[in-house]
Amino acid sequence: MADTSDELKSELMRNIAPQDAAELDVAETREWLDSLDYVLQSGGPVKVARLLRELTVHARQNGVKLPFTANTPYINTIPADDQSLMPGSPDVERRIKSLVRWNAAAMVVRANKAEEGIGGHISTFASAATLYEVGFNHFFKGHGDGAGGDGDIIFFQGHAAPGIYARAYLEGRIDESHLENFRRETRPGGGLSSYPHPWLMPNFWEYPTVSMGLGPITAIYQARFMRYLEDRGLKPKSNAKVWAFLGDGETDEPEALGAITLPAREKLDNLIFVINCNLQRLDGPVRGNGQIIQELEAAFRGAGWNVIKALWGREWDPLLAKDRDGLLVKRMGEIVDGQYQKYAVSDGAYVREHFWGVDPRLLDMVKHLSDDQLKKLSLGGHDPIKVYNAYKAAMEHTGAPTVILARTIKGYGLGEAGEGKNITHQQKKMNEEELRAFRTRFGIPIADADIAKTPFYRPAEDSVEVKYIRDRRQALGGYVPSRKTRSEPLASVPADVFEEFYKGTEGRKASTTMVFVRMLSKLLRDKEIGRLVVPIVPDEARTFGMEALFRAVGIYSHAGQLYEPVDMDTLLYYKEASDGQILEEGITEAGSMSSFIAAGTAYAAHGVNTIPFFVFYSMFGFQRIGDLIWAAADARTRGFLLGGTSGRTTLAGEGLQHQDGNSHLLAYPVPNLVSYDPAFAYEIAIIIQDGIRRMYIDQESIFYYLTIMNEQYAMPAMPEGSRDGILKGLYRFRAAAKADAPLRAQLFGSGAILLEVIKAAEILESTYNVSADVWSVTSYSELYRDGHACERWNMLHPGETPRAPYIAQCLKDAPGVFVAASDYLKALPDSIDRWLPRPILTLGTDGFGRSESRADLREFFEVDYRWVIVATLAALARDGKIEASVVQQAMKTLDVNSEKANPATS
Ligand SMILES: Cc1ncc(C[n+]2csc(CCOP(=O)(O)OP(=O)(O)O)c2C)c(N)n1
Ligand SMILES: [Mg+2]
Repeated sequence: MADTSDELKSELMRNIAPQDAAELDVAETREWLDSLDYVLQSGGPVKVARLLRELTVHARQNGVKLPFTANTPYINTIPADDQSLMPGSPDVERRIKSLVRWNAAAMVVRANKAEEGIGGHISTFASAATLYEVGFNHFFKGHGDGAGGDGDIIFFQGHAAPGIYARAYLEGRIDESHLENFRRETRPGGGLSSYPHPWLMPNFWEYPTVSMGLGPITAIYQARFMRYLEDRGLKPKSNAKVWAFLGDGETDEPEALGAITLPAREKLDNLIFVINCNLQRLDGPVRGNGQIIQELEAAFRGAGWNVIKALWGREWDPLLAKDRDGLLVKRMGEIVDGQYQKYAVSDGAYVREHFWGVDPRLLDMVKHLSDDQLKKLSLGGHDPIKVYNAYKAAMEHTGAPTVILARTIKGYGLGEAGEGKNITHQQKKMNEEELRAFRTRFGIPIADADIAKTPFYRPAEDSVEVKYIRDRRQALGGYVPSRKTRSEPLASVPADVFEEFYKGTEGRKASTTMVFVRMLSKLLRDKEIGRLVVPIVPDEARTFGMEALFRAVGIYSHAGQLYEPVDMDTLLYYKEASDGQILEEGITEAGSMSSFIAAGTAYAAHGVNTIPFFVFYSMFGFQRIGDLIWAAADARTRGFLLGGTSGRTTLAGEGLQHQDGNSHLLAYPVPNLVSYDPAFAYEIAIIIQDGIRRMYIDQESIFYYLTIMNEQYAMPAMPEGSRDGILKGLYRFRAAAKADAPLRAQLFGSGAILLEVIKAAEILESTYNVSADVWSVTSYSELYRDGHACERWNMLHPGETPRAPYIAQCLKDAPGVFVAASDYLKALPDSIDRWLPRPILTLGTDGFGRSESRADLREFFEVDYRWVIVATLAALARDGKIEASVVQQAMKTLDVNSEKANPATS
């Protein structure tokens, strides 16, 4: 993209006759520019801006078509004249930065010497060192000692982790043995994690970022959540910022840019993005044939952000000052990124010939510079003064978020080992010569003889550098990153909220969704924890019958409500308020999940025990935003995920894309997620009550997933003694009428399918003389985990009394056949089969969903009571307990077609 003035000129040229074009010569342009200079000197920039605006309007009124451009020229946003001086000692800071660079590179090189393939990245941090160091020395606010946690929240670019560790080493927070154990995460005491992972380093990293795109979107919602806490009076107002460091290649991820209109709309001036524009990603240039910086500038300016470009280092300032005719600015703006990369790896002579050589006037501008000096003209992102001023401007900007587009070179300083080369992202090794060159370039006091060992280097405790680092961090509120639980545990879980649900609905029909919403409303009203509850919903509140909450607690909007809602005269009007409690995120599951992460980690980041309840259309949860759920797990997020309208056959209508028979299986891999498929009100009450206890009193790093449904039925009272079983994943809901009957069955059901199973049990008893126990399986995954934990223990403890999994304890003496029916994949019941005394026959909903009525869907997927009966009889026949003819007859009676197509594959 060319710069604005250039585009404007060429467009103007196109709009006028050729003979006029010839007349619009250099002298005329000069005259215009001189006049503008005069106005600038006499009236200042504001007057110039007004004049230009009026000129534009005038031109448009006279039919001149002005092209739209969201770009500014390819130069620094902050002119050299407007720069502030940098406080502190540039010299000491440069030495510190060099040491960080060295140790960061050394830890990666050593990790790859010790063992092939341990990996690590040198070049990302090499390009970003100045961006981080200026932050560490002057801006990043630590959380301090206070319990409140009012420091900045910083999302570090995942691949820059070695640099962050190297700094922590200089700070004295970690020692050589830690650096030695970079990426050796299983070592005793725990090595340094490959990337930012709070799960692995819970006292250090705050937020995971390495799955690209998740850092930016979670940072955006974090900044908004900080405002939410302040607006609702849960946290004092502060000047804390959210910093998100990301790569330019990373911006191709839809999550990275997908939410950038929100912070502008919400005027989140507490948010600062720093995009390290080294113009390269993993394989090669981000935009070889274009300019990623200009592309990002247009996107962010269009979205309403304050954009600060820091493209050129200080050596360019005098050259730009001489650029009276805009030749240099024009040249800067016409080079594509692939070519800029070529300049970065070439010598000064090449740059002189190819960049400057296109015009003798340009060549003239640099005739006083040697090839070596030309080569060393630095870039904005490597110049502390430019970076400092960009950050300062970002800190001072009000009313909008800021993005800093800092130009750097990938692998800066690596020289032959990879600087600017396409292979640089994966460079993990440096030979002795390359190390020596790197050492010399950054003045690291390591002797030639020692270079081969790639020693770490930390100056003495009383050295100028270490003292400087310590002083700076102390002045800024302590070390970053640093994570800890900053909230006190909750004192208790309100018991009365849950009381009514144990009794059931006494015949009245309700869905589990209605039950949950009622429970949520009661929690919101609770005087102890009500204000901590954060309902989050992505434009589905009405789907779940939550609209009554709009009026009751309000929808959060920093601006309040600037309009008269159309339904103002109704009881349940759409109420927005600056102290509203609901986060109604609009149609963004990714954004809502990011809010969930912010709210569910506030106990650490902000010292506030917010309890998020994120209710979503279950098919658009795990299936769509599974990686954000994984990140939530890593971040030790607490709270409840609620998959609404769940179940493959429970959601009538909608069909293939909406019916969720998958999510419970997709929840299996998340190690600290506790998942339930409850059927009844009391099950939900027990689970949520215990969940709040485990997460907010016992401070366990777990979170919950519950599916809730919209099929309505009478909620029974809680059977005596079922509490433990509900939580462990299985309890007997109904005992067989005749325990000593010759034909026996154990039937498993969960969620809404439990009702089909209960009905089947009744018919089996009344019509087929089969006495059946009915078990509510609230969580296959909990049973599965417990089963494997016992199995593993037994394997490792031969000769000792084996441990029996909970499910085996419950069913070891259970007579008869085992049949399970689930609204999810058959893999769920199959996953616990081995701990039963006899194999289980499984009914489940493998396959693509269909839009149909509930009854037809259950017939189609073979999970209704008729199929449960047939399956039970078939299992009894298989075991020789009844004749095959009984099953055949039942199939006839129940209209079960043996030649029906298999729904799993149709
Ligand atoms: C979602 C996701 N996809 C792919 C990767 C693998 N990956 C790691 S770094 C990288 C390139 C990063 O380029 P950029 O964002 O420009 O960062 P730089 O290292 O250049 O600063 C890729 C593709 C990842 N970490 N996450
Ligand atoms: Mg990059």
